[in-house]
Amino acid sequence: MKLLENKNVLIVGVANKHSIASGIAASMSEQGANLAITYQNERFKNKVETLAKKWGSDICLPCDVTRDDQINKVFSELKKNWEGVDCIVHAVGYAPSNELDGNFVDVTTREGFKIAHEISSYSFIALAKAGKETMKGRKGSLITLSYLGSQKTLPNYNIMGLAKASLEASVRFLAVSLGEDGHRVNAISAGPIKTLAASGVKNFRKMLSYNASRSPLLKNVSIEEVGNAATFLASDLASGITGETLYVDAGFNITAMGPLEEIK
Ligand code: NAD
Ligand code: 0WE
Repeated sequence: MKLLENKNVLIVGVANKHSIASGIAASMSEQGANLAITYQNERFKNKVETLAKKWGSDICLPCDVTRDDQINKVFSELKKNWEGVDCIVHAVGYAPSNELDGNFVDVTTREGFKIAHEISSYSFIALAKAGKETMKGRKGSLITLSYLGSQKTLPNYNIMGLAKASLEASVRFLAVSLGEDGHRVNAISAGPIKTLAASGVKNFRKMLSYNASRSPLLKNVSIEEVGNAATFLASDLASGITGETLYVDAGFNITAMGPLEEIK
């Protein structure tokens, strides 16, 4: 039997086929899930609709996560199609590009802080709030995407590190808040992957090779590997796991020095 047979999953964060959300959608659809996919705005509509069809989904809706009216509309549309929602995947992150290039104190602004935290952290709570009713009685799973920059510094990640720290804290508070309804809330902390969001980042290729050469598995992770971890967290196999941040990063986060560093 497939892991997600008869489960209804909402996926927020598909931009194109390279998105981590696309790796998650492919894995979940492979495991029998029914999917609904949202896109940020008209710019992404056609591409996302085509991808959704590929995953056997004909529920494709606009959702800018800064807009409560759009978030609520998504769940009212889902109620027309489904008896309820079993899983919400949040794969959304954004900070203005000027915040992600340079000395933290010099480039960080009040407005950039607000935007990064609203889109990258609050939006997960907003989805939980709006989706709570549709998950009632279904022991749901909520999954978000984080990054090691929430725990450790690295150049240029800057305000996104704070937003991801906030996101991971909200995973814990949401886990307690929704635990009384039997819902689980977890994050996947993925290693660096070349996606649309990453394409705007200076020297990203160098970061990929840095991580690969210093991780226990001596490689970068793929969206398929992150997708499979998300499928596990969404499945009943993970019924004992909530409030957790699961690293899918080839083990990079556990090292203090890379395995190939020579000690002389
Ligand atoms: P991506 O560009 O494919 O996905 C980011 C998504 O966020 C896009 O679909 C975009 O449309 C959406 N988005 C941005 N602002 C939005 C808004 N206002 N409303 C609705 N949607 C909005 O890039 P990705 O790397 O797949 O990013 C997905 C998640 O994974 C993000 O949370 C990111 O921080 C996280 N992550 C990425 C990496 C990496 O190296 N790529 C590593 C760890 C975690
Ligand atoms: O979470 C992310 C992506 C974050 C991100 C990237 C961009 C680039 C384009 C958020 N907002 C924007 N805004 C833009 O205008 N990652 C984990 C990937 C990532 O992004 C970095 C990284 C890594 C790794 C940015 C700087 C340094 C490292």
